[in-house]
Amino acid sequence: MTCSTYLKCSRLFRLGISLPLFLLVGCLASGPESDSTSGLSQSSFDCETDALCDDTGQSYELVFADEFDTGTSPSPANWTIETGYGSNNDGWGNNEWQEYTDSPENVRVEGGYLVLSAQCPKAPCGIRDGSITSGKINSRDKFSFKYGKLEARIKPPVGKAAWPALWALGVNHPEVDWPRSGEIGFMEIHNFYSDEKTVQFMMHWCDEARQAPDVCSYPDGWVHEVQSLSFPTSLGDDFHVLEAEWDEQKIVGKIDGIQYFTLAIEPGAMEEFLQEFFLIMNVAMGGKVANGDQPPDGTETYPQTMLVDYIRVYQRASGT
Ligand SMILES: [Ca+2]
Repeated sequence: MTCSTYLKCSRLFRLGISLPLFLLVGCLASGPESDSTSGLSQSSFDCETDALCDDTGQSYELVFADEFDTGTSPSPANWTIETGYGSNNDGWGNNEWQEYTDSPENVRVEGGYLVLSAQCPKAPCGIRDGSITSGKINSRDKFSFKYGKLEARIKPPVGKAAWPALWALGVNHPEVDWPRSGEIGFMEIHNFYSDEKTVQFMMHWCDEARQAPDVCSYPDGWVHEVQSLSFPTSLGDDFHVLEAEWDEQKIVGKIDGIQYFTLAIEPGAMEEFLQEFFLIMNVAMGGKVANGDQPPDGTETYPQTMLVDYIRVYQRASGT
């Protein structure tokens, strides 16, 4: 999602190496009791019936959750609202059109949902001229995690040029920049990239063995893996449950219980994914996406609104 994910660098599609999948049913161990120290509502998992167990019989513990059921704006304990056009005023490295703001019109909690909404109340709606505003939040310095299971229930906007995303960057992003920080894109939808029926799960990193040693910083090179799943109907018609399972060997991605992404974390080549990541959610408009980057032509419609019912992160009792 970040820093010309699709721009200037030719994409290197890699074949994911299939490893044995988590078998999330059929294990026998009992789940943990309530964790009173976390302050989170915690259930006890029954591994005979509950999917929140892995193939070793370990159950997952809830370590982070935002249900977006209280208040009128994202909890500052969990989230920072990002504003502006990106550090170089270049549309976050992607020539995106929108200005992120902290206005409730763009970012709010309402009706049990996080609402991130791209708006253009008055045409013409142009590129970084203040006409298009939207919302973006991140959990940097507030919540990060390494390994576990992420789950979020989201109704994405899928109108022309809308680019909704749930993604994560390595916590070393401020020091090493992208893509050396690694990026995990749990959900991206963009009809410049594909269409409103298709969801992408993607990962970005720097593999020094594949690149010249000093050129993994944007825009000179990166390694990129994307796997997609197309639905018969628009993804914007309803909520969808996005899931990811991540350990030191692999990342698995799912939507509505359907696994469609698997990538082995190659030892020595993908160390980006052996560190903590923080979460990001946003609704961009336009941008340099694959062979896209068409300018606005007045046929886009507003608002383009993403509803997030909840986002939860679980880890096994072993902390993985
Ligand atoms: Ca909710």
